[in-house]
Amino acid sequence: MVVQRTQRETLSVARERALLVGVLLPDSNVDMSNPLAELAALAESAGAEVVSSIVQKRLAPHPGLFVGTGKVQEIAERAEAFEADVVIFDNDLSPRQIRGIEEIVQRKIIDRSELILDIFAGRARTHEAKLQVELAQLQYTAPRLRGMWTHLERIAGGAGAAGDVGAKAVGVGTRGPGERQIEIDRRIVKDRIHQLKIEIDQIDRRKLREIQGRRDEFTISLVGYTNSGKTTLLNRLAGADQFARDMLFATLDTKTTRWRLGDGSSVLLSDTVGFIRDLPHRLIASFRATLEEAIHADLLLHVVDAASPFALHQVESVNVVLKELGCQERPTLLLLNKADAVTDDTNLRILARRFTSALTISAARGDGLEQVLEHARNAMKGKVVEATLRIPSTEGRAISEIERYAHVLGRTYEDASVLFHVRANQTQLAQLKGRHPAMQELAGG
Ligand SMILES: Nc1nc2c(ncn2[C@@H]2O[C@H](COP(=O)(O)OP(=O)(O)OP(=O)(O)O)[C@@H](O)[C@H]2O)c(=O)[nH]1
Ligand SMILES: [Mg+2]
Repeated sequence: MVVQRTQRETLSVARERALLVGVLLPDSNVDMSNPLAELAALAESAGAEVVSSIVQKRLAPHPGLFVGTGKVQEIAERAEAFEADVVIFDNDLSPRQIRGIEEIVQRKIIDRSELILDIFAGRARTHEAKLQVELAQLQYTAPRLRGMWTHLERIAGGAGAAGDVGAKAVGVGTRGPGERQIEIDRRIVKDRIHQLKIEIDQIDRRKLREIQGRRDEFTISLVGYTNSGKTTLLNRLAGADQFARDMLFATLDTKTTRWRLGDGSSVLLSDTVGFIRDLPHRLIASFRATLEEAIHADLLLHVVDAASPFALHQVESVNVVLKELGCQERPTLLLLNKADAVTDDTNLRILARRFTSALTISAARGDGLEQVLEHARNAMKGKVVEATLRIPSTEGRAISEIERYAHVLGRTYEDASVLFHVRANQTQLAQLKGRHPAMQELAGG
């Protein structure tokens, strides 16, 4: 049989007809009543049209084909009947599995991570986000190139142009005419990965300097599952006008806004990219710069879509990512959002019982936001800072107050004064300085 198309010329699925396939393994973390709901939302976010879906339960993946041989046959028939252009798997497949399935199904096969990367590629706006997505795509794709290219080369009869490895093509669209071309293309990919890492590293450092530069500011980050309402909440709280939409990964870039707390004080509030279960590790790594805000925040507001039947799973997935970023110990306030849309409040009650300090809110209607504000104010008052203070030795009262209100980390004696290196509550420290004008704070404490 002569194959007409090179299935994996491009991984983009925009405007394609998609057949979804989900393999439920014993440890699958999905809602059994509608296991492909999230994949369908992802496919639609990427611009594809879902035409049909197939679910199979297995105890373990088939090594060569991921699903059983009979099932692959069924996928082929279904794809034919529904004129699907692409088959999207809810699982991550090895290059060998992709190749094996593609050979039988004769259509482009895409796995879950590739689909997420495709959405990110289409959504990235800033230079930084584009670099990060390109890196993640190259890293995910590069190890698969050889097999893919020999395969593509074979079915394309060895014809085809040499590689243009850019942000969009990411090598996958390349049909190498031979072994030599494959080697050349792999080298191009390797060089590009190297270059991207350097550029991203520079951005990362700049960002870190920026964040350290505002160490005195209290910062709050919104984190949470994609589509949980983070941006809507940011807009509500800070009167901003950011893009919020009923789609997965509406936000890809961090936005930081000033949020005035109404008592004269203000904090910096950051929006972040949404999380999702099984977020490709490469993506987390390359989005580190974007997530840096969250990593260094004084307080995290973890927004949950309480109207979703998967809310509990989603909270867990977010916690997994937070842990991966090293922020599991950050002070976090859980916000059970979309309370207005909750139809069956059993779920909400379960969540509220499980997370006793969570607040129930509706970002859309503005319910419960006064409590969020209150929490932010209290958290800010409790911010602990380190400082170095110089006090004349004659100021016995100031010295004893420091010892009472602050945690003294070190003392150095100068001619006529003492240097205290302390850790203290920011507000109390400010009050101390107000009471004792002779107390001088040294920069860079
Ligand atoms: N009913 C209801 N809908 C809400 C509420 N908050 C947000 N939404 C809707 O949920 C959808 C997603 O909101 P976003 O604010 O874009 O969510 P996000 O968490 O920023 O999503 P990503 O940026 O894609 O990760 C939008 O259609 C919002 O209008 C709420 O309190 N109630
Ligand atoms: Mg958003």
